[in-house]
Amino acid sequence: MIKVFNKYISAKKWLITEDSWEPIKQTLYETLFTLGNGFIGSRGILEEAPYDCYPGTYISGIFDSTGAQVAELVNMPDPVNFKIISTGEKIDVVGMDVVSHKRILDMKTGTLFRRTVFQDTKKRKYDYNSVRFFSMDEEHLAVMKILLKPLDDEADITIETAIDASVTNRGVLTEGRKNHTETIELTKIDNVIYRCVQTYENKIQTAYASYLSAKIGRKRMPIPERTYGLHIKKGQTVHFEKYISIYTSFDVGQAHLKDTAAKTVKRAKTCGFDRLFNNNRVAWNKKWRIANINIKGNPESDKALRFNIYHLLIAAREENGRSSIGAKALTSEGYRGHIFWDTEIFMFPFFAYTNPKIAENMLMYRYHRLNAAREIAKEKGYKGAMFPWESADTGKEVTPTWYKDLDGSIIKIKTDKMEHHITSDVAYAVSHYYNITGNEKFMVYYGLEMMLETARFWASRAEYNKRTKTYDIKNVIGPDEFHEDVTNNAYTNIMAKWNVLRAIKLYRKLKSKYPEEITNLSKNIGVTKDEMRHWAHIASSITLPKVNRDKVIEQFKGYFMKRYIKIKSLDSNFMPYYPHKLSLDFAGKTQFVKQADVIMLLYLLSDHFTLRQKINNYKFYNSRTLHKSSLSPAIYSLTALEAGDIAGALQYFTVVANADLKDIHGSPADGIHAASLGGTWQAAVNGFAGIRLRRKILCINPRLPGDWKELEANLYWKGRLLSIKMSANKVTIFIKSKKKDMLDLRIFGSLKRVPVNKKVAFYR
Ligand code: IFM
Repeated sequence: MIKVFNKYISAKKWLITEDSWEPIKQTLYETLFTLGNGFIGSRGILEEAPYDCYPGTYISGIFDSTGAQVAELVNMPDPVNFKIISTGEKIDVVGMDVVSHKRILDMKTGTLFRRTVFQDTKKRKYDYNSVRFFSMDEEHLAVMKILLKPLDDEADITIETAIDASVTNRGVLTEGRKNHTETIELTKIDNVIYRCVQTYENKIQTAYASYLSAKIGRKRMPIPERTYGLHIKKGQTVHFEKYISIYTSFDVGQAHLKDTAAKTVKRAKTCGFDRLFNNNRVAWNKKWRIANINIKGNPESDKALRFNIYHLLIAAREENGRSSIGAKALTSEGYRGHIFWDTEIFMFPFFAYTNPKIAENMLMYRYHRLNAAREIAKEKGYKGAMFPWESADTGKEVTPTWYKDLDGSIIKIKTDKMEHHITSDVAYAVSHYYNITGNEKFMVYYGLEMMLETARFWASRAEYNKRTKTYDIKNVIGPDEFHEDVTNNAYTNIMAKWNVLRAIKLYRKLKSKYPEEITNLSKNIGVTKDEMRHWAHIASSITLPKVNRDKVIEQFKGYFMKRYIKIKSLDSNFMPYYPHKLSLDFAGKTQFVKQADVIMLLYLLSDHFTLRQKINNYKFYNSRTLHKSSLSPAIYSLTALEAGDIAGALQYFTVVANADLKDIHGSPADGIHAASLGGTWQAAVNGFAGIRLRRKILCINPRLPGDWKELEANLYWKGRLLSIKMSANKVTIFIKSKKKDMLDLRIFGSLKRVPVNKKVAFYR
């Protein structure tokens, strides 16, 4: 523990710790210890900002393309840096000796604690303690406390702390570092330092106000300067407190930015650390009350899962679709902060089940960009709406067209031109949301329009093949990105078919209940019954993949003819070794699969496939998949479980749950693997806890692995909150509901009518 902050720190199961200073792990911990609240994400740098640290502050939805190929998430000025110089030596893990070092991320309150004992060149020690959080209660507020005690001598210190606007986006090889903001105002209001920056391209303004004070003995004084000198006696502690508020011109009108930011910070300072910390704790408690999952019997899995949930919680906010969650959330700049299918297929289910408002926001993000998607389809000669493979603020395609590899070779990126399954992935999330929440209002005003426009896209995307009299989808990349420019990728074709048929079905259902609204919608987007009939014909004639004697689905036309190479060995995480010198070109000639593709399909459209198909396809593709994407192991865990390979499911779960904690995929500087956060949740809840939607009924059929004795989770289902506790042979449910009714659930395979507001137990 960290003694001076013990009273703030939660029980062990909530803590992720760094127990020593290992420079090599600096970027990893910066990513793991990111703090945030959905509005903002701030990397867990050490406050002294060592020369090779990577400060990263990201505000949801702020992108800029100045100096870059495409728009990227802006690395905003850093508010947490805090440098202390003692008699000419910077108190810093690089400049001084580190006698001891510990940091604790307390996931329960989203707070980062630290204690480091430093020693300078004259062997004088300093006891340094810090704590900071970005409030979950007030998303525009951050609070820091720093305590410094010279242990061996008195000290003349100078502190330097500012809103550091010199930070840059790290930039890719060919673009170098980029600054996306300019300071348009830097001023002092009473004792508050105010800085306002503006992005170059879209002129989005962000205002920072910060108030710093120091207390030595009983006296607390404001420090309204960028640099300031203090004298501390030996054994005396100086207590610094820094309050920071951050607002963007999306949140308040430009004219009010300064006032609002300054007012917030002044109010915060009056409240003081303890009250603000408590407010933050209460807001976090509210989140965890629903989102937390307890796994009894296996503390490692329990904590790893909680860590993944923590990062999902700091990635998203309740707003109206201005932004969504990127592949690295708000933790760094990998993939330039862009939004991929990772969001709808991997992260979305967690929110749909635990915070439907956020899930709706994620879908509204797409809805607000439906016109951009229509434009993309039109430019490519298709109809309807085609979502971009990579999306940022505008909804236009922002996949970079090329990049230069470290060996100097130019790699052309084809995903935007070919990875079209993103469009049905978005539709899948819309339908999934409706199934879980039953929110018809959303469907009538937004969801159905997305379903119809995506269906229309697929109907225009499929090409009639005179020979087979079926419709092919050519020139695609499926989820397995090793094979480019393929024809009739099973995942793409079957998801497209599903997209079209589901849209028509939803149209019919909603039309009968909301005739006026749906007639208006059809008129607005010009969809007619004839057109839908034509789509239905295409969808039912889409070319289906070849299936071999063993019911193995061919991933795409010609896949079975590719060269089979045996995976010879696995690493310590049970992941296949990446064959030496495997180039993308070569991989494309083999049956190696980068990430779940057919297996992804079997998972998403699970009701459409038989158990035999799942078992055989799992066996076949499991021995060919290299999992060169963090999106893969979770889906293999889920399918392994369905196929009856519980040990395999657990192995895959362990990989996905520790993807970041154990830095399994490398490149920690790029940020958290956000898809894998959601994948971990799905593998636990939809996998081991057996909570799955099957033929529209919520089923609970746990298959807890190894030493998992009990699992507790909460989720929303059709507007009611279900608290579920399960062990191998018993499921206890409490359904909280305002309405007095019963819910149909399938538990241990049998349909049950479960009463609300009453704890009920079921036995296998
Ligand atoms: O969306 C993924 C893709 O499936 C594999 N490459 C990385 C992307 C972003 O995570």
